[in-house]
Amino acid sequence: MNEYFPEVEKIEYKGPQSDDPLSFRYYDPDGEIDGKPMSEHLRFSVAYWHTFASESSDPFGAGTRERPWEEGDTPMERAKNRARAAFEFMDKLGVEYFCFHDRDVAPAGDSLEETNRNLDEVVDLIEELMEETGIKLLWGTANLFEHPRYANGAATSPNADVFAHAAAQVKKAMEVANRLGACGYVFWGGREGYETLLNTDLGLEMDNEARFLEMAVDHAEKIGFDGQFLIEPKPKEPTKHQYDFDVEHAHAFLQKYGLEDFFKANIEANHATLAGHTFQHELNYARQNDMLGSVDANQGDKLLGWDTDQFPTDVYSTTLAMYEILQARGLKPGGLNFDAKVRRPSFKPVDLFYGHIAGMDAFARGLEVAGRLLDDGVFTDLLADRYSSYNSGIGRKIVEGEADFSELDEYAKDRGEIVVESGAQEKLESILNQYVLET
Ligand code: XLS
Ligand code: NI
Ligand code: NI
Repeated sequence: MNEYFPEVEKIEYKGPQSDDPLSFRYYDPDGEIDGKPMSEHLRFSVAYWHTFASESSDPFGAGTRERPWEEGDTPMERAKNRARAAFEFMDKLGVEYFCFHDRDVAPAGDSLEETNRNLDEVVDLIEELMEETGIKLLWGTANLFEHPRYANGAATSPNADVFAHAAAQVKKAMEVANRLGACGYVFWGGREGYETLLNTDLGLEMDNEARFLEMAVDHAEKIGFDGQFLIEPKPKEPTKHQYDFDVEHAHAFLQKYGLEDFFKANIEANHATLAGHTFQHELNYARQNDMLGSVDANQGDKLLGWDTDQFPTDVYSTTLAMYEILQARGLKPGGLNFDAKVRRPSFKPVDLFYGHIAGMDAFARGLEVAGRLLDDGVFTDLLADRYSSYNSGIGRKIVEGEADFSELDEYAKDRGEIVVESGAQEKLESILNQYVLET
């Protein structure tokens, strides 16, 4: 069997002083944090589309990537070699999970039947490779955005035949996910959104999106799929206005249609920032509302207004992300999926290792710092203290729903001038620096 990454051996943890770029400096899979190995906290996953299917083309130019695995005379042969390369890569990297869209792993055929047959044939091989390596499927999903039939959306297309085709595609993708024992199944809105309201019935489209998700829930029950359903919010791109804007929107949407018990959020860092939030904001909102399901680990660029999907290297962001994730008691059955791509000029196969190593080390370090912040109760004690006026007296009555405006009016009159505390943000940011920079 061909080796596609002959210059790379199994990536080992060598510690912060290591000068080997093909080693981990912070990610020690067995290193314990809070009584649990790092690998269990982090549950890293490789995204098949960015790492193996993409050729790094952009609107201005052709693909640049060297992809020795794209060899073979037919699209099916190439798809199988891609799968072999993927498992060699993941095994060497020491990542335990991966994610894919149906079309990342197998080419479409001339009919739905042929497309499904292609998928089954490659999935046979993927199943074998999963058994050989012990690598598991974090989540599956369907590509409902690439084919021209989805130009106006899939579940939110104005054309019912497109809705039906999308349903058939998701049915198959769910069955494949179920067969491979996926921990979850993701619905990212693809082209579910609009360009102009002049041609869009927003109300009907959103109702249809909900109908589509209801059918998915019913089908999961029918086939016995018990993985977690996930909605991945994104405010824009490819459409001007995507329907699943952010976690708060998705939460309200699910509640409106009575679907909130069946879905959690798959939160992507770059989508959070596109929505004008921090990554931490989305994770915090999800955690507080029992919506934290899984994470697409990447980062955007502060100077660019689109989904650049870069490997996450900002340790402040990974620290604050892990700070939320630890407080949510982990992501399981979700994980940290690197929905990230190497830059177009990083075209060597080995660059895929550098990207993942950088992201894994940044999250490992973030985990370690977040663990210390929580152990020392740095911000948690402060938070408890800051809101302590709600633990007794009039505050307690307010939170227990026992106060009304008249009583509060009486209370306020007798109270005199109120002493308000400083928020001391700068002090806290300085403490955060101290924790992040401490070695
Ligand atoms: C695109 C999304 C996509 C989903 C899976 O912006 O992040 O990659 O994660 O369909
Ligand atoms: Ni994503
Ligand atoms: Ni993205």
